[in-house]
Amino acid sequence: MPARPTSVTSVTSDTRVTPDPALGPTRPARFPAAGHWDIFCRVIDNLGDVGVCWRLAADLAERGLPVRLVIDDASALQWMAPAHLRAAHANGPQVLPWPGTAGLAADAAVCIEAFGCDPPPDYVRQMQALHVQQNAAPIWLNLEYLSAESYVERSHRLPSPQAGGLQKWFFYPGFTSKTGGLLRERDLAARQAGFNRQAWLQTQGIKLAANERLVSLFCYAGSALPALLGGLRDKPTLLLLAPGPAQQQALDAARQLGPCGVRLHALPWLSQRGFDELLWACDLNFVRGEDSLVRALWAGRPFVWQAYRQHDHAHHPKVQALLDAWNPETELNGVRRLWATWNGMADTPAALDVPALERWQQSAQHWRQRLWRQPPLAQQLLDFVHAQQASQAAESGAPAARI
Ligand code: TRH
Repeated sequence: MPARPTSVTSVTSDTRVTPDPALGPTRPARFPAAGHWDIFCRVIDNLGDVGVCWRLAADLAERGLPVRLVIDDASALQWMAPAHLRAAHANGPQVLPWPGTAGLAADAAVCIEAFGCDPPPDYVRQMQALHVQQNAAPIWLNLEYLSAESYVERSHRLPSPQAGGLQKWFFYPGFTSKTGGLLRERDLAARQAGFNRQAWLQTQGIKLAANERLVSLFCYAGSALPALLGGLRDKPTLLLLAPGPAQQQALDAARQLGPCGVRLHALPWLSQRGFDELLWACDLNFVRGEDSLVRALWAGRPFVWQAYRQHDHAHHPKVQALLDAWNPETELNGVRRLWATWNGMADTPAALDVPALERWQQSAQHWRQRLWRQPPLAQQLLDFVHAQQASQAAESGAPAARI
């Protein structure tokens, strides 16, 4: 598995807040009153980098901000956010290739680097020059990985002095009021309320039998697919397979198992909004990574989360922390066991034990309601930027700027 940028968990808060005299002048920063919100994204592997960055870019643009997404591999956007859907939004994000950022910082108000990807050196040099020459550089944020672990609350909003007198802040999405919250578009509730499952199934060409349970599967290659099929065979099930290597592996596993009461249907890549609808349509969702976890939460349906696997089992505490954040009660022990097995934290049985959905469904709804009370991530980013501008304006005696 390719190396991802070092997690900030290994950096103590002390190393980030202590100004180093070698870093340059320490006069209070000023921030441009208006300008673009630049989001920097480097695709390391999988779909989460582009998926999270596009959702954020589109959400900020919907809130009226001029957004530029600078990305080194935009190919997945062709199906995640197809051109015809993008064209419907006149003020949608601009997508720019990486590099190719010469001069961009001059009219930027905010620079968001996703997952510690480091903006291109020419962009950083320009921010430094703006700071030194005009004392006015964009507000620089590092949007970190989503986790329910306790370090998130400690690290959220911590400043980090950078070379040339710049400052960068860590911004953590999360599940509590002491974090930056979760991505949630303003029209999500309305879209969900207007969703018609029957019409959706028809559009997808999916025929569901009256007694069949509908399950979606988006997982990493090498998952315990024979065990999953074995676990689902107790009830008539239609299993919708998201594209990717695991799709073929599931089809192969089903062929080996023979007729078993589980029908399989291979899906094409759906747009992000289409993917949301898939999760709303299903009785049970298997999701993976970061963005689809959040979408499964908003779907309010029972789901099993598969964490991005790491060699040193660093994903195990992430799974544990998320389960604890959800529901530490023992009534959901069956669900906890299933999550643990699916994430390789327990021995895989011949057939996974899939708990009944009714209680699980109730609990998923409660969690959704609880999380819905948090301000969404894009709103929290805006509030943070406004607060920085206001405090800078108060220091300089100028009227507070509003982006
Ligand atoms: O692809 P992922 O496993 O991405 C992972 C995680 O983000 C992980 O935390 C990160 O470290 C690693 O990437 C690099 O899962 P994720 O985050 O859910 O991203 C999938 C995206 O693909 C998401 O935005 C939903 C989108 N998608 C569609 O739009 N249509 C589809 O048909 C499918 C299957 C997915």
